Amino acid sequence: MKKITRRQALAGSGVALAGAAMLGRDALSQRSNKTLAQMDHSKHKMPAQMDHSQHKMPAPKKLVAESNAVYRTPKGNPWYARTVDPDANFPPGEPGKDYTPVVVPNGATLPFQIVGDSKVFHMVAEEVTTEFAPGFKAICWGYNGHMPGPVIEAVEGDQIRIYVTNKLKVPTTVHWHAVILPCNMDGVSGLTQRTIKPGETFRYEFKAVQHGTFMYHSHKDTMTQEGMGLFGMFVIHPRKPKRERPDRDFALMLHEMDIKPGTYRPDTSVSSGFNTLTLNGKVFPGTVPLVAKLNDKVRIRFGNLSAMDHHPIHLHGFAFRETETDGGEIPETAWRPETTVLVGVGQTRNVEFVADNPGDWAMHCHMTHHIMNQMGHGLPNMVGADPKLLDQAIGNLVPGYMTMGTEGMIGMGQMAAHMDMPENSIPMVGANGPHEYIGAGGMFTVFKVRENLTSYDDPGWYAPPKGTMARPATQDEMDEDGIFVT
Ligand SMILES: [Cu+2]
Repeated sequence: MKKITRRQALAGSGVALAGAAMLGRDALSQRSNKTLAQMDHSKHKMPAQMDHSQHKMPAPKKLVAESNAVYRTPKGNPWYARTVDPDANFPPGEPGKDYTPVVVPNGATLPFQIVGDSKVFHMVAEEVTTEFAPGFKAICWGYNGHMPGPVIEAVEGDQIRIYVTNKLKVPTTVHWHAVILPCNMDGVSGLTQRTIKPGETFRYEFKAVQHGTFMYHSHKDTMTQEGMGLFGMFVIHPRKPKRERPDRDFALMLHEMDIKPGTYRPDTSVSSGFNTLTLNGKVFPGTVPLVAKLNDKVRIRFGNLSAMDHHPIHLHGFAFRETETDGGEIPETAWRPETTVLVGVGQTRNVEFVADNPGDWAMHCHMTHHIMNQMGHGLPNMVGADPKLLDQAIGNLVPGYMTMGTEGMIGMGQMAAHMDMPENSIPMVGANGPHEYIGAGGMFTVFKVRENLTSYDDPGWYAPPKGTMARPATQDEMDEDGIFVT
């Protein structure tokens, strides 16, 4: 390689600079007929002359508000989101007595202690190794060993204190999404507080003045931090529910990541083509079923903190009502019957119904790419192709070669059992089901309803009553019903 000396390099750049200056001067004089000497340079101070004092942020005097700031909406305001009197005092709500705890499939609820009249929680932001489904893991971020973080559960009127310890190597904050609280408890880095540095513990305190399904997430470098898994659900139960409490109250967070086969960390720089679509941090078949007894009153709370995608979640076998958003309860007169609920990014949606139809019912995102796992993304379309000639040709070079995908994607899930898979990847779809291979992955789970249950553990696969199952038609039946196949 030809080396150049420092002198040559300087000489060369000098020529280039002179040329640029001349070009600049020509251009300027053409535009304004002003020479450089005539121009007023006073506005263009050199960095050394600049006054930096105005760019210094004043040091915040108080980092954490210490009082329960009293926040009220004038009486009679129709948009009054608070559902209890902010001045009223309530004892800390107790599970079983004041509320029926939520069920968190594949997840956990954050423990608390009662100190005086307050409910005290401790969250630890840290690295968490997540197993999305057997054989498929990544190093994510989360809270208290969970990704997503555990569900925070409280009751309207509770005085809540949450300590957040940062065990990450980067600064973070926690924002309490849709929770009404004093502004400087809102957790927005820079705007309402400085960040929680690695090793530090911050203290958040507020009174729960509303009930509903809310969330929490990092509000520092959210693309990276939320993308790595720093988020969770925040449920505040009503002190006096208007309706009977549900028998089964499920909490499900929706999220998406991009984890390339063979890698062990989510790529948080992507904005499309996510290949790991999760329900409470799992992909099917890693998702545990939601289990209910026949005629249980069921509520499912969905929260979506995906980076880019809204998820239309479809439940088979029932019609539910959309009853609540993160903005509050929907009046009963406005409840909408649905079988698919669209959960937008940054939104929560509650649906309620009676589990009056026994069986193993699919519940999944209806975006077809969102019920695929990693390997189903970015493939050429081979559907309907005849691979015989190709297989013969390549088979001469690679013994045992088989073209994949000619019958769609499902075969590729099953075929994975006989093939070497790339490191840290799972088949693009599925698991063995009771009747055949189940051709779904990602944001897919099963809602199981049974008549005779002694516990809410997974009861296994549904055994259909006689005469209630689809099966091959007989020729006699077809003849009788006038079905002719040409
Ligand atoms: Cu989706």
